[in-house]
Amino acid sequence: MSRSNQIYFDHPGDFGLWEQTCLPIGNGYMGASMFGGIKTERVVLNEKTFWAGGPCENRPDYYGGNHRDRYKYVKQVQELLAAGENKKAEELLPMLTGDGDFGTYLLLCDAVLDFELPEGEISGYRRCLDLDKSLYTCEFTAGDVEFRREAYASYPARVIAFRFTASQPGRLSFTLSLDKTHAASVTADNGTLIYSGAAEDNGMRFDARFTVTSDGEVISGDGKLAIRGASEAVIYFCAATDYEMKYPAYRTGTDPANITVPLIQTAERLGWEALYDEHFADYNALYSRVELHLGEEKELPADKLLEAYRAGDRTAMNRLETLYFSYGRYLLISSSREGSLPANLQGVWNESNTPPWCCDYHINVNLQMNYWGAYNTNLAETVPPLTDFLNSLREPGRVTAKEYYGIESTPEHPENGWTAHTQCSPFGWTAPGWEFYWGWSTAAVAWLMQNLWEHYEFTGNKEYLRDKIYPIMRESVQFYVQWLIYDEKQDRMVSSPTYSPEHGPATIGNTYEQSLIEQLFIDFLKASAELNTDPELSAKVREILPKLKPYHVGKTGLLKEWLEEDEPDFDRSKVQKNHRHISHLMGLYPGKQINRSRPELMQAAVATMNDRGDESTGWARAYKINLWARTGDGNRTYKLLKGLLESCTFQNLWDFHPPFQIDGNFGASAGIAEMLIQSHEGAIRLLPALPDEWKNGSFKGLSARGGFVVSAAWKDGLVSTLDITSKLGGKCTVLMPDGNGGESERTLELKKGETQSFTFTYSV
Ligand code: FUC
Repeated sequence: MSRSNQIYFDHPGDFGLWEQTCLPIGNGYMGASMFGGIKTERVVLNEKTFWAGGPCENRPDYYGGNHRDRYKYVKQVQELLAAGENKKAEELLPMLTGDGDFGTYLLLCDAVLDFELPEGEISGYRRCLDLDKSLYTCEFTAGDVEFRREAYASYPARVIAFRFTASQPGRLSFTLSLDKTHAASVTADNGTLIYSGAAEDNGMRFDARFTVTSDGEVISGDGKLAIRGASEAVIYFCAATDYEMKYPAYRTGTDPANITVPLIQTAERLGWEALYDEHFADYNALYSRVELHLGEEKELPADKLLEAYRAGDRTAMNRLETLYFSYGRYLLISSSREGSLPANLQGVWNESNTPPWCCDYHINVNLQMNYWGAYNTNLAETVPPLTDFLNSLREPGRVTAKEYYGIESTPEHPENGWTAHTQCSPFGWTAPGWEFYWGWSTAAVAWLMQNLWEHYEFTGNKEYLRDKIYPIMRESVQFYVQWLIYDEKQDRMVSSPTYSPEHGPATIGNTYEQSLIEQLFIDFLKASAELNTDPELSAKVREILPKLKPYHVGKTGLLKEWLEEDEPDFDRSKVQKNHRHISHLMGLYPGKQINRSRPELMQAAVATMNDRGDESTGWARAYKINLWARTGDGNRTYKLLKGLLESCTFQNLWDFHPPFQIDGNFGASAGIAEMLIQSHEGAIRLLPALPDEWKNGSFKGLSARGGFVVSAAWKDGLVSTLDITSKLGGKCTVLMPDGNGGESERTLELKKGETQSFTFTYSV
């Protein structure tokens, strides 16, 4: 079963094509991306909290992006829509916006390494990101000396370490300097380079240090470290800021050197090997739980692998598909760990001070998608950053609830409702965007609550539900129960105005919002019942729930995105045939209400997906993998995966929109797992969307709701072996293809910690 998962190249990357050619390492807090330059190497360095924007001396009136008293306009829009005065309502939409001074994720700096190399040819070049080892390496021979450069990012030690070696004593010489720095002092003294200062925009203090140990001479000075005549050098790197995820100041008020100095000292004391062992043990405990095998594989450098994939070479295709799957898991472990901010639009990696979409927390699909694979690919430990971040948005989110929705938290009614919109920042930015037609997204928080609730569905961790998840969910429900109004014409409880992400007109009770609120209410009732709490709120939710009526099939047989869409005066001017968001299918995935027990909705959903088409941006293709997987059509699902790999994947296997956006990586990994195991309909369904191309294969360690961990192998599309472990103890129903076009069903009962194993034979 064993094989190595490596993304490698036989040539260096291109400093000008970071998003396409770099190889990334990270530990949630920090990221480094390398090009593998031979004479000069450039390492792009990031610290995830290093952001412009937010409250500071320069911005004394910072108010989370909110404008005051906008709920008055929202009310007017609501009334105009109810009166059928849609044009007039539209004129007021520019008032349903927030401020534009949002801030952005920043680059920390580039580290530049200039090497002295022996005369002679360069040969044997290889740079590689080893996903199994969570280790980056770059090797080549220059003249008569073999050089090796390695790097890893340790979560337990919270440092990044680089090692440089030469095969002959004294032949390693290089200097380390910094480029693209912010206003800061860069000093080098006694083997340590210190880069410390403050972001110009908001005065956020940062401290970054590089400490070198070497058997050669180390010369410190002039803002540089020079290593001369060595055979080995190790650089320990650590960076931190004075950011604190705490409303309203978002600053610790302490010197970030208090964090970096002891961490570097500890790392240096441990040394490269022991530090790596500690890092590997931590990483491997998460990563090695899961494996995927799809048959014979061909090993190729990543750029050539992509070419062979596009050319239809089956063994290369198996290789890329399994590698891409593992890469999604690697990237999530590397960019989201407890204590860090969640994975942003680029995980943690960013080469620019003006990154696309500010490299922020987009919550009209992207942040949700980042965590879709966290549960089914057995990485629930990567979720606390998301939970903690959402919790931190509650206080500022109450201000937005008050200013835009008139829902106020007071001493008499504390925790009375929070909300957030399309773009969020680490500084509690919860206001709508500065343009309505992307910035308004009242149901985005309801959507995020699915990411949280599923933690309990998969892990059964009641304490985490009670202490962390439930308070956030409850206050979100509290918001929506006050926000929904009765619409006489539609005879429903509706959100209004509603807006399907970046698509179509503002209307009453669109499918996106109604379906997300419905799923939240369903999940909330389960959560409050599990915790035996909140009878009043639950009663209110129970009363509203049947009146939401989210789904309607239109004249053409498609699921309606807007209830009014078949009416003659419906404004189609903002409707785009192949729009990337398919926001009315939230109920199919990641929601659960469009499922096999409702064939008429399932059929309409399939017709809707056919109508939208398969081609789109990276993340939208990843979304469609998951959607199609839920329909059970494996071949169609595979077509989407293939399209994503062929058309939206850079040679370093990062997904692109374009530009690079990591959600597609995460979404596709989740989708691949969703093709092999599903558990949203009560039972554990094996191979629910298996394509013809994956006739034989096996997986290890995928998770199912109810705390089950499943490993299986299949031959000719039929499960041949199955191992199922229960983490919680309990019953489950397992469904799998029976070889006659149907499914076989067995009910198992497992004790806590028990594994049951099965072998199956078929007479077909
Ligand atoms: C969503 C998408 C865009 C882009 C942005 C970061 O709003 O509609 O395509 O992915 O997020």
